[in-house]
Amino acid sequence: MDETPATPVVTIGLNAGQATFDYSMAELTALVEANHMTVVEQVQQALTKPNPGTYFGTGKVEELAAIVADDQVDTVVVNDELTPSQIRNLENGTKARIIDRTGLILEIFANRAQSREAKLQVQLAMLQYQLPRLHTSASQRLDQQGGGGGGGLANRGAGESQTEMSRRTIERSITHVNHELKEINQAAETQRQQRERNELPSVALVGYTNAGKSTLMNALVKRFGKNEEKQVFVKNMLFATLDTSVRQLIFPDQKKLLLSDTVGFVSQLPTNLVKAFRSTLSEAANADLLVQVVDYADVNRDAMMATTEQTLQDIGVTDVPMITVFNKADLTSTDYPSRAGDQLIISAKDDASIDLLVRAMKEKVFHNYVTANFLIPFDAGDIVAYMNDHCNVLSTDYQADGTAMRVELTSADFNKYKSYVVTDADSVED
Ligand SMILES: Nc1nc2c(ncn2[C@@H]2O[C@H](COP(=O)(O)OP(=O)(O)OP(=O)(O)O)[C@@H](O)[C@H]2O)c(=O)[nH]1
Ligand SMILES: [Mg+2]
Repeated sequence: MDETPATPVVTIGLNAGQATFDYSMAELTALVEANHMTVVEQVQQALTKPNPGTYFGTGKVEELAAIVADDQVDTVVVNDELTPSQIRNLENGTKARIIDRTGLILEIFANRAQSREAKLQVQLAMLQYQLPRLHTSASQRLDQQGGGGGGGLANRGAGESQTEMSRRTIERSITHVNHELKEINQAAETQRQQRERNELPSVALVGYTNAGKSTLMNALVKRFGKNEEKQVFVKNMLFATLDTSVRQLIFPDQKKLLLSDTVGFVSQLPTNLVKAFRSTLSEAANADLLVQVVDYADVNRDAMMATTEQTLQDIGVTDVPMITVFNKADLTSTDYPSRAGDQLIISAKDDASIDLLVRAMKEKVFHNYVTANFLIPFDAGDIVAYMNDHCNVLSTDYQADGTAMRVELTSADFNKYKSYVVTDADSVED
């Protein structure tokens, strides 16, 4: 579908001496490429504080205008979020379309969104982004945003008649989208509560985009998925995943957990987008364990981890236990799989790595399991069946007065059946 040549652009960043400047410019290039554009020239300005009117200094804007003319590009991508008037002034000064970092990320999300929920969430974030940008030459801005590059807005139904879309119309659309999202969210919330009632522990894969979360999910599902559960979409591109998928894993000892895979992070993820994706991300907030997946082969992995931890904080995920998985070790010269405490070095493409990860996850989420001896009377055969189906039965012995079973089970199940306990084998925790 992408036979059209990538749109050439110039990128520009304000270097205020921050340690992460080079990384954020490299990340901007990746974002540009993810939006079917290509960087022909990178410009930076060393400036401690942005110019309130044009963001960059006057001389720099002139230089940028010359570069735009020389390179024959008509789009400039700026590494930060700009105010509406800065965008306007830069457009006047350079005669190019200006996309700021937020606008760029929104366009990528708009192009990737597949499900109804993801589409609505992106639409909401876009409408909120447009609202303050309306007060001057509204029709012009909307036309421009809908136009070039990844074609984010124009064909995404953010509004069909964009030229006459007024603040009122946008506000009405926001209300409408919010309403629809609420309905979807209610259904999702009911589902989540239902799952919670099943009392299965939940594990959420989180991390920087393209780290390998979905690949790990697929590897785990392939080995331990219930009834060959569906694989999720994997691709070497930013933001391949925009929806949360939940899959049940069943291990040979009958222990079960719910694994979720969700949208990846990038630095300076637009606030509106994070807010709009709050429900998608709620799976992580409600998890019993987070598995932070890191691309171990990426030189910027430390910055990526900092980004992930910052984003988790921003969405209010602070108290969930976490293990860190340094993935893609097969692309490095490090020995793998290996584990030191809550840190693992693995490759999603290696069976021994998956075993090690499963062991670590199980240790973390099944700590409330207990082992006990039961004597189940013959007229309570349903309990024996339940234990065979749901618990880890270590031994079964048919005796004169009933079925004697040694079983490893959750403390919830233990409490349910504790009247049948004969000798307390292992002392019950908690
Ligand atoms: N060599 C190697 N490649 C891997 C490994 N894990 C994932 N990949 C590749 O990395 C790319 C991204 O993988 P995904 O699983 O889509 O990454 P993700 O974290 O889900 O990315 P988003 O959904 O965009 O956030 C794909 O091309 C994978 O095949 C690994 O352990 N080794
Ligand atoms: Mg993914």
